[in-house]
Amino acid sequence: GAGAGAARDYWRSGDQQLVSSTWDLDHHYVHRSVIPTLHFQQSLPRLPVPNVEDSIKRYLAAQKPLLRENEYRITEKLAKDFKNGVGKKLQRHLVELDKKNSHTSYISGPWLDMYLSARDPIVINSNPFLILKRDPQESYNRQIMRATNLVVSAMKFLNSLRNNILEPDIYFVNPEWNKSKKFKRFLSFLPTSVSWYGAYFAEAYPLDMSQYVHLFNSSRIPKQDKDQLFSDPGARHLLVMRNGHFYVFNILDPIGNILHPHEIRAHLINILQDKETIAEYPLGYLTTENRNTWAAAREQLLKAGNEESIYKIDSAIFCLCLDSFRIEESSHLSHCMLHGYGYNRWFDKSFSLIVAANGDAGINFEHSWGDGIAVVRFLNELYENSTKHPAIEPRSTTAVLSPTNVEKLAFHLNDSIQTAVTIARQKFDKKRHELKVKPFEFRKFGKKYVIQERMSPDAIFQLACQLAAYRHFGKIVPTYESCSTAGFKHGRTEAIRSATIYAKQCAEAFIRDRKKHSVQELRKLINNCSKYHKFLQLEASLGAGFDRHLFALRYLAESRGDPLPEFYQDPAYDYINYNIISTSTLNSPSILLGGFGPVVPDGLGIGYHICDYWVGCNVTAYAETDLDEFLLCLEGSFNDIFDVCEGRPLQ
Ligand code: BUJ
Repeated sequence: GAGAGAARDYWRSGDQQLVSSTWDLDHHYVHRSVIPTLHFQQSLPRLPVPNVEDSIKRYLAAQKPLLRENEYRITEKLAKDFKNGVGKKLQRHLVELDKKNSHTSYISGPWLDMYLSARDPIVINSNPFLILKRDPQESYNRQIMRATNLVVSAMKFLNSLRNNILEPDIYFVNPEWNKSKKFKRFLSFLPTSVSWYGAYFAEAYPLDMSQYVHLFNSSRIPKQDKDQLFSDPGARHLLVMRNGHFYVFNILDPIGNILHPHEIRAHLINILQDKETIAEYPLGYLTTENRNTWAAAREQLLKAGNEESIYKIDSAIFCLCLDSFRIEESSHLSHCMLHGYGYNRWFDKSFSLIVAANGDAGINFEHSWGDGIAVVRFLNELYENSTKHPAIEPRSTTAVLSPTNVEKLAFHLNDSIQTAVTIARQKFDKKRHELKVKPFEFRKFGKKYVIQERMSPDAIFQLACQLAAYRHFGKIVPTYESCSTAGFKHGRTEAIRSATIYAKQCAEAFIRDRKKHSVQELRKLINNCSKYHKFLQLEASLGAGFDRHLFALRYLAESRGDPLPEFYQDPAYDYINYNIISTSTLNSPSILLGGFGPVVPDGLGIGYHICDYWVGCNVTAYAETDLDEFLLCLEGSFNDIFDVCEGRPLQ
């Protein structure tokens, strides 16, 4: 590790009174893993390139419930022509290309390009948020204390990662014995060229760890037509935003020692005391702009002599947003973390840790560099470390005041930059007022019940959404469920298409033909749905969906300058990719809430969580009436499913 001994000396050399008694000697790391962080990376399996026949079959199965009979026939013909013609040729090229690039996956490059080429603002449209539970000890939730503890834990995570002692991400089928020390030791002795297989035989699935490279010191840089990802791992400063002002201070020394927590706290106090008024032209608004507009404004900023300040923002380890207001209730909390008021955010940062005045804390992250799995892992460590080994405690009051070490970034703003900020602000304010977020809970059953009924909890949640959408929109609508493919080298995500023919049959039976079916028949329909969804989920997690593959073939055609195959000009292709319902789930003991914006103007963004005894989701939409009505439909659907499972006829 980088200077563990030196680190100890550093801590001891300081004023002994400053070192709180709860600190162990390894306070520069979240833990020391027996298995090196990147132990499995080399031997991770490669994401398979599906064959075209399979993808077309899966695609058509997903199109079926969305199209009328005559529309479907057209789509089927286009798909089959593609499969036997140009698709075949593209596939050959894709497979060849994939063979040449065995260090990565076929989707990694195209998917990153997809993100970076999108021109819509990233706020709401792309950046998701995740909110930590509060510290169980209420006195640790005071803003500066929580911020300091979270920042120190984040720095320990960074150090562990960079010293290859962060536990690798592993999905354990059998958590109990697989997590044992002995097993880990055994795995750590395997050479990296075969280590993955060792884990695999014990039903432990190591996950790709490549995304963490961009977790720290990274920003998305706006450029005309396509943004860039920028990282400077050498930078040692933290960026802090307060009332739209920017502050930086070094938080690591050259050998990776974390600044003393009391000093971090003193710096944060200093920043808090600096100024109570909001910056006149908060530049953060620019990061809420259309990406080309922002790229042009950024050029002006650089020309006007702001290179150094901008560089400090881009290269900072991460951004800490110290908000000046208290959170009032759950929707306010979601709004705060998803978009806030704009002025105290820098949405281009790989992630921003946001701490409200009452200590509620969460993360807003830029999505191009990585997916939910990596961010959730990071948050779990943050939560565990900051609550179990807090760097500062309520009773450790000694403050080291060193105001000179905090630099407030200065900017030269000419008229046109000021105008750009004003316009960005107007657009953003309009958008954030339009967006609605509401949480929903269903308490009659949860995971345990569904498993006991021999069904898949995820499938049942998705079915409830399908029934609700059918009630609300009067038809089956394009639906997306995100599924990680992190089990593969440089895997990202695959789509599960929950709007299946079985979901449609269910919806018709529960809604259109309500009360025409016996409880047994309805139960059978639910079972079919659950079984098929589970199958799709398994396929997707194995990289055997159709979405990414068809996307990659299209990307390849475009990048070769080929004319766009007719298959992709089919309105049905656009339609299935116009996801009215976009969903994503996670299961984590440290996360209170999370979510993301709708991906189309008339859509819903549904983040959900299936707990042992209840189900919760957090839903976004642009029209309040839609949102309220959808949630009512969702409640009705859950009740219907529950009634049928309990053997009661529909009410
Ligand atoms: O699929 C992808 O490639 C990435 C997706 C894109 N999209 C969001 C559009 C689906 N990105 C993710 O899935 C990351 C999302 C991370 C946020 C997930 C939030 C889930 C937390 C819900 C907790 C709700 C509990 C409510 C209790 C009342």
